Amino acid sequence: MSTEQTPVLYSYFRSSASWRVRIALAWKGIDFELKPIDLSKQQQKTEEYTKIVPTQKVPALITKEGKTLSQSQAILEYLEEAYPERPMLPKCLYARAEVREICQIVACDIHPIQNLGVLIRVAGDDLEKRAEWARESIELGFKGLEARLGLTSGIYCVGNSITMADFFVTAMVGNAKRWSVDMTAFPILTRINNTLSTLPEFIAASPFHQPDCPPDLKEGYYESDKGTVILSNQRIIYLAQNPTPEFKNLNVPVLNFKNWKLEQPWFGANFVAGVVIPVHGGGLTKAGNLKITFSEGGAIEFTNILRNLLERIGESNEVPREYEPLPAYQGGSSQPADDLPPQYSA
Ligand SMILES: N[C@@H](CCC(=O)N[C@@H](CS)C(=O)NCC(=O)O)C(=O)O
Repeated sequence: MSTEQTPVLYSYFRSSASWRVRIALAWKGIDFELKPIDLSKQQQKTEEYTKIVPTQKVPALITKEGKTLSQSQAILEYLEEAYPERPMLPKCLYARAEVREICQIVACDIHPIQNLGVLIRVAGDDLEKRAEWARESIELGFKGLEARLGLTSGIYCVGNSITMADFFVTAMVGNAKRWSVDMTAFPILTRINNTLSTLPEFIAASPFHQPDCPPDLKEGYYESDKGTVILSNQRIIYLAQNPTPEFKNLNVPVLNFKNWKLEQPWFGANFVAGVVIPVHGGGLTKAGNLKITFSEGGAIEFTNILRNLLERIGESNEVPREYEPLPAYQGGSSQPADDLPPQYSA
């Protein structure tokens, strides 16, 4: 009998060190429980958290073996060894060292000097001075990083495969944007970040898609209290019963619903959650996390059909012939047409 437990990640939505680990967990496809630690409320300093992480920082991971780890790079190295699928380090010895070098440029030379603790010591409550310090520190660090990437990068930080260096860079560019760093001075960093930010694992890990992100900061956050989900041969369609100006309906190809999983909580309705990549005219303007709660049942049937559909599309890379033709999408209508495929209240 397995004694493995679901890993737990202590994280703060805005913490860039937590962000690196969130990308790694998504990259490896590891199911985990997220426990938010609100740094704005100093929750990292509580007695309870200090017992778990004496350094009073996020992130920390309770592993599947029940061991506690802190320090994002140590966590990533552990994940790489414990979950070898989808490697985050290249095979070549020298390239592996280059990846770690870039991680450390970010984690040791750039990130710590713009961290909140430092900002408070340097600038106290003067928010303008804090922003100036953070911006200048990142700009200085990015000059060297950009030059180094000029020697190591291909599509990504080191060559043409995604590595853990890309996780560190993504989170650092996120901080740079927050502090209004002029990214036009760093074309390689910008290009790599733009490429990465469209990938589902990176979207899932973004601060603005985290459960502890305040709703007014959330990107790609759409809410509907009740509606109908329709799974057609090619699309997931959601028709809101009470459309709002922000959200009327959703219409995305099934292949654009990524990293999804079925959750069956002890209490409350089953739900399916994942990352949705929007398409033109599909009702969403930004990528985001989609959670469909099946208030009147149907979640298991929905996921079985979705899984079969994806397998068949994956095998042939096209929609199976017998599934054709696709019913026309009735955009804007909250009443599903009779001839549409399975519908679920959600
Ligand atoms: N080197 C550490 C950095 C951890 C760190 O600085 N975490 C910040 C958030 S990004 C934190 O918890 N700050 C709280 C504090 O300084 O009180 C790592 O890579 O995990």
